[in-house]
Amino acid sequence: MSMQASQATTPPVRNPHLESWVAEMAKLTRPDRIHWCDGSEEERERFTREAVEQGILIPLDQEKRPGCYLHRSNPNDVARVEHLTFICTRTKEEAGPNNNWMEPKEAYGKLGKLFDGCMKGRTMYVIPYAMGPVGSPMAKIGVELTDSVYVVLNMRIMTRMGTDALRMLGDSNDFNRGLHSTLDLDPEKRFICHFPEDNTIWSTGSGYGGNVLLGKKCLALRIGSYLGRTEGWLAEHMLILGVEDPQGKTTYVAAAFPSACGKTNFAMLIPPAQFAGWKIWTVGDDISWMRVGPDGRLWAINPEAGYFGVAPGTSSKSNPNAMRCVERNTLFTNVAMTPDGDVWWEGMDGEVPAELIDWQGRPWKRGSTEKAAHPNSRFTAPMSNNPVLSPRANDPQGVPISAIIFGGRRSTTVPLVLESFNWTHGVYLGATMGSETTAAAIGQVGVVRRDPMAMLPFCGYDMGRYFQHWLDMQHKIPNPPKIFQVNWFRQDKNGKFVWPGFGDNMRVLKWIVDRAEGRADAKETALGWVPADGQIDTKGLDATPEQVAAAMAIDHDEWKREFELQQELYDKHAATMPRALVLQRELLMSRL
Ligand code: OXD
Ligand code: MN
Repeated sequence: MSMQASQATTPPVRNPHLESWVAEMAKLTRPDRIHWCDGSEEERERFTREAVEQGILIPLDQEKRPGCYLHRSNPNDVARVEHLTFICTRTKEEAGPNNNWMEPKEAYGKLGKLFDGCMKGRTMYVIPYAMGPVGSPMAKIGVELTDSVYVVLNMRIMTRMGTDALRMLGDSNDFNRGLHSTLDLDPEKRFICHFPEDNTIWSTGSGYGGNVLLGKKCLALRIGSYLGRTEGWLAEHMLILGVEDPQGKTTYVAAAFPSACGKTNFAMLIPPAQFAGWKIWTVGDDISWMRVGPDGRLWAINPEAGYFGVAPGTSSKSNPNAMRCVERNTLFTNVAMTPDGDVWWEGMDGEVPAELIDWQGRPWKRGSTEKAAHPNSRFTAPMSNNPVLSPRANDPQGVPISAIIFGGRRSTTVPLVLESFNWTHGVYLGATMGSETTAAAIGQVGVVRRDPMAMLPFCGYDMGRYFQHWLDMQHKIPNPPKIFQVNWFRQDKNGKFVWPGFGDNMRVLKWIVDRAEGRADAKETALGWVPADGQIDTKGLDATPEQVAAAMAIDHDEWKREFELQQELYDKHAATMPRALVLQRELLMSRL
C-alpha cells in the first residue's frame, strides 16, 4: 500500500473506517493511483478533459449544447442485466424467488478473483455520495470505488457527491461500500452482487448506468428496500411530483411505473391549455424514499440529484421540460450524433436528419432499417436544469404524500384509472401489477410480466415479505395516502393507443388529487372506485368519446382472465404471500 498511498490524494475529511476499507480494496485491486473525489467544478473540468483525451467522451457542439458530451458504450453493454444481478444473503429464502441468489462467501470469492489486480495501470476513484438532500435525516451515505471516469462524472450529476457527503458521514462507520470495475467489459465477467447484510455492493464487467452508478438501482432500491424493511420505511421505484392548484395549494403524489414507461415524462408534465392556474412540480423522476412524519403522514424524499432518462421518444411534444433539461451540462449515452455535433434520437422533433453517426459510431442514412440511437440510450442531466423543479426538491424533510399511483404498460384489461377501496386493496393493486417489458433491461420486449409495484428487478429481498412490509406500514401511518392504479397504454383492435397520454394525463391526475383532497366524486365498480360521470375533464382532448370510454372500460371477461394470470404470481410466492392478499383476490373474483 505504501506506494499507492504516496500517489493518493488525501481525503478532504478524515474517517478511519472509510480509509481502512479503501486501503483494503486498493490492496485487492492494486490501482496505480487513488483519487478522492471532492465534487468540485475544477475536478469535473479536469476529468472531462481527461475523458475527452481518452475518447471516453466526445464533445458535442459547445455553442448548441454547452457542457454536453456523448459517450458510446460497448455494444454488448447497453442495459441492466437482470440475469447477472444477485442478492447475496445468508439464506436463499431471504432473497426470495424474485431474485437470483448467491451465497455471500461464494460471491465474495468469485468477484474477489475478478477484482484481484484489476486496477493495475488504472486510477481508483473514491466517490463519496449522499442519497438524499444534504442534511436530511432520511439520507444515506455511500462510497463507490471505481476505475471508470464515466462513472465519476455521472455520479456527480446523479448524487450529491464529494466533500458534502463526507461531512455528512463524519466519523461514522454507517455507509454503503460499493466497489466497481469495468474489467475488460467481458460479459462473461459481468456480475452485479448485493450484500444487504453487509451494506455492500460489488459490480464487475459493465459500464452501463443501472449496473454501475451504484447509488441508483443498487443502493437506493435493492439495498434501500432491505434497509426500509428493517428500519420501518419504504424505498420505492416511484417518481414524486407536486400538483399546484389555482389557489396555490400543492398536493404531492408518488407514482410507480416500470422502467421506460414514462415516469420522467409524468414527473415533468405540462397541463393542457384549459387547466389554467394548475402547475406540476418535479421532486423526483425515479425513486422515492418514504417515512412516517411526526404528523402521521407519509413523507418522501428523492434520493437522487439528477435524471438518468430514456432519450428515444423524448420531444417537445412528449416532454418539453426534459428537452430543456438536456440543453446544457448533460452526458448522453448511446444516442446518435448529427454531422454538426448535436444529438438525435428516434422520436425527437423535426425532420429526420439525412445523415447521422449512429450510436455505435457508424455512418447512418435516413430510411435505414436500423435505429440511429439505441432504444435504451440515455441522458444524464442535473435536476437543477429542470424548469419545473420543485422548490421542495432539496428540502431535508421531504414532502407529504397524499396519493400513491401504480401504473403498468397494458394494451388491454386495465382501465385508465381506479381508486382502491382501502390500503390493503391498494397494496393488492400494486402487488399484482402487470406490465409489458421494455428495452430498459436485456431480454424480450413487449411480453406481459408481473412487476409488483414496478419493483420486480429492484426488490432486495423476498417479494412476499415485501408485500407484508407494505401491509404492516398501514399501522404505522395514521394518515395514509390514498392508493390508485392507472394505465395510459390501452390500445384498440388496430393497435392504436386510445388515450393520448403525455400532458393529457393531467386530466386523470387532477381527479386523483381532487379525490385525495376530498373534492371529487367517484362511483363504485367491482374492481374499485372510478371517476363519476363527467369527473374527467375532456374539454379540448384529442380523442373521441368512444376512445375515452374504451380507455375506461372494465370488461369482466378480460378481468376473469387477468385473475387467472395472477395465479402465477401467487404460486411463485406461495411460501410468503400474505394471507390478506390471497383474500383480496378471492373477494374481487367473487364480486365478478
Ligand atoms: C432506470 C430503470 O434506469 O428503471 O431508471 O431502468
Ligand atoms: Mn427506473
